[in-house]
Amino acid sequence: VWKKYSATGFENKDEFEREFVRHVETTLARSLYNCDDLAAYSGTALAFRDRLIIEWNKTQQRQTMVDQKRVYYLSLEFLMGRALDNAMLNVGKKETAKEGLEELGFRIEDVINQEHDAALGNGGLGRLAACFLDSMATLNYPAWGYGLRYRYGIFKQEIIDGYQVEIPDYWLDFNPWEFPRHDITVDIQFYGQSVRQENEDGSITYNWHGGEIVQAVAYDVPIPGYSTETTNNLRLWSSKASSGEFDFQKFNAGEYELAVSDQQRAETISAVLYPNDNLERGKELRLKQQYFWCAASLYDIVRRFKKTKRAWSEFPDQVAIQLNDTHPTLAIVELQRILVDLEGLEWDEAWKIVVETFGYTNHTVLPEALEKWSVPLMQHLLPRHLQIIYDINLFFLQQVERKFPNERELLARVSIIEESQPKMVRMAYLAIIGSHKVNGVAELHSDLIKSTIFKDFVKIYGPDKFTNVTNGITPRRWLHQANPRLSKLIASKLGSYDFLTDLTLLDGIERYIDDKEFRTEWADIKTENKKRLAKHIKDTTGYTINPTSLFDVQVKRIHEYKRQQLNIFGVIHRYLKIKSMTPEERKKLVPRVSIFGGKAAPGYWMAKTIIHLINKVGQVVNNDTDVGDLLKVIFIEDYNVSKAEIIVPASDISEHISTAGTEASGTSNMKFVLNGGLIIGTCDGANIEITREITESNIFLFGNLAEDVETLRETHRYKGFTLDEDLAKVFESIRSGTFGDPKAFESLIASITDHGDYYLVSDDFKSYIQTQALVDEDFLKQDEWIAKSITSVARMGFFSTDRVINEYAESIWNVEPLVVE
Ligand code: 26M
Repeated sequence: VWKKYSATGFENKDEFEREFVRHVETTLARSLYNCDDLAAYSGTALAFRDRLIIEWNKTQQRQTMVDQKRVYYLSLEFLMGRALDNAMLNVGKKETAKEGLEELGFRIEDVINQEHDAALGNGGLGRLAACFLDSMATLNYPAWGYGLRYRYGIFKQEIIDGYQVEIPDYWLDFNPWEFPRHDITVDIQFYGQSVRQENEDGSITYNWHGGEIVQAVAYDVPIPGYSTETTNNLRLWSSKASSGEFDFQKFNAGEYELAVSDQQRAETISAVLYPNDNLERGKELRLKQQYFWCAASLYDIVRRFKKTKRAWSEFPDQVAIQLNDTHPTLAIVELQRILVDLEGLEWDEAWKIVVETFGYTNHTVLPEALEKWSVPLMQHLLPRHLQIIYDINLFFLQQVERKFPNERELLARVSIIEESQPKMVRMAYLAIIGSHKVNGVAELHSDLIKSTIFKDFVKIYGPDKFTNVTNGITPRRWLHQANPRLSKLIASKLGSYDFLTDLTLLDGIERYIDDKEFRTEWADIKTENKKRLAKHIKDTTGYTINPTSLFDVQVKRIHEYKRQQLNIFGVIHRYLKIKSMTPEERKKLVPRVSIFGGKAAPGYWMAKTIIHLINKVGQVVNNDTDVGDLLKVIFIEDYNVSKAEIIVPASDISEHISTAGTEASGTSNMKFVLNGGLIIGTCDGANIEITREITESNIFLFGNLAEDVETLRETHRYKGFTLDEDLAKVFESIRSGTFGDPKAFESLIASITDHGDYYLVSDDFKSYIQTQALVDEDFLKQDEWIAKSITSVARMGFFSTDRVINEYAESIWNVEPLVVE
């Protein structure tokens, strides 16, 4: 009977329409007479969701049956963006839905645009996790993501009077993509004491007593693979007050408000995503989030393992856990605690299992981003974990001492505990010691961590513990979804869409480089995408921009190391030049639109000042009749994944101009090139590997090299430096009030002129300006430009997250795909 009635979901247009109407009428309790675009989105999402659930259930059953090794990707951030378009593509029924929706009186684009982004991430690290989920499912790896279900994702950004204003992102109103699992809960303990117990056999055990309990509730999000049977699971934990007797007692004693405030305090843990990107501030709530999520995830993983009834020694044959940065490092300590305190394993036996299980990915060399937690805070919140950390450290330092006797300074340098006031736990060191592999995210970055921040650990463990896995992007979202026309054109030449699952096939389009028609169509697609962005800019800012201008884009989190200030100073330099020209001279210029977007962390003053300057420059330049179309400066509000899907395909050139050695990889650089945009950039992060793939003639590189940065900084510090002449003129103009009250920008200028110019803006200014002049020159030779664009796309095959995931699977996780026969 069960089989006979088992859900199958829709197959054709009529069935889609039936499912759509059924959901609108019953699930949403609305009639077709008040079905607006939002209700149509909900109805469509629910129809697709049904199909996903069916595949998802089958996948989970299959993975349980075969009982092979699984990967668990622990990330505090998953920057998923919208799900409907992706579900349509991956399930392969978008055309069906489009026709059905049309008959019902809706345009599919309008329906798709109703969806609110799932913005549970800050930037690169969170988006990488989302691309990984897509590739793991597409490649049929048995893989789960584990994260937190924040009530508020990254804040929404509004620009008011040129200033960033943060608005809470309350996004869970209606989310058809998550399934609450009220039956899957874990009680998580905080505070209390670790109590030593002497057993009858003379052994010692520790018990964690007292404190408070918060309940973790699982919410599951299906992750469909593209064109496969696999639908994996992303499990996000939500916090609520544990329904223990304690609360009822309070409640019954008439302390109603107290009971409610306990409830609220518990819910605070998963309330909000911390909006910092590459900056660490040791807030207790953040540490609570980390432990809450690690403990719930590990309990879940261990529970699943225990069902297999295997010996503990087989744990690493069944489980690989990848740590996305140091945020989940407590998982290492928690697994050791479970094995030793709760399961009664010997320390060494347990530790071997732990180290074989974990892998750690580092995403930054910036010292201010390296996580440290104060020992007193850790003692207070997680007393037993702190003891275990001290023991891990003790055994580790003993091992180091045996290998390097009489190197006391080495011991102090590599100790997990920093002997500061107060003492601090260095999370990156704990992550290295507790993992069998540590990887960086681009070649230069992986080399840099070995030669700088983790140098001592290379000496201790040897170089093989450290490896590189260069980042990538999923071509499903970042080519096919964001740029369907380009994808279609490529498919027409290659004869199929196979390149979406084997991106190296793109090299097949290089043969058409001299095909006139192909080039024209290629250029037309770019123009169409630029018109679409121009419309978005008109609708949101009121500014009219000319789609034949050169679109120069820099969209990413605002940070001094990413150097949006270099870009805007360059824009001012261009403006001053235009102002000084005769009308005749102006006619020879290439019209340019400088487009910025990105959020500043709410407490990062300098980043906010940069946003302010960009907006002020825009106000002046865009209204200057001398300038007209020759220069426009646009700041796109609230940059996020769905905006990126409009912006990326519309760029002619994009900027990836971090101070060499500071951007670990960058991933938007890959997105832009894959969409036929050229890039201007420094020799940093993945720019270097992009250059190797597409060759130097197809990229605009400039600036000092990573190997020279340290020396330059030292020279600045001890001998000072002379400000670049052109940059001095830019500062002069800001100081004279051209862009409003110059006081607002004093600190930004002073960071360069008076405080050592740490990010080398002045050192790189000349070469930046010269390279931008080359960009103008080359843009005039449209034929060559298009050739560069095509060649670059053809050579981007390496940067698919499919390649990335296969590398992790082979060299770190040791897992195999699970394919259905
Ligand atoms: C830390 C403390 C408190 C709150 C938040 C944080 C935090 C959040 C995100 C710290 C770092 C975070 O991300 C760092 C990051 O996004 N790194 C980027 O990772 C990308 C993927 O590997 C790389 O492409 C980027 O170069 C790198 O900057």
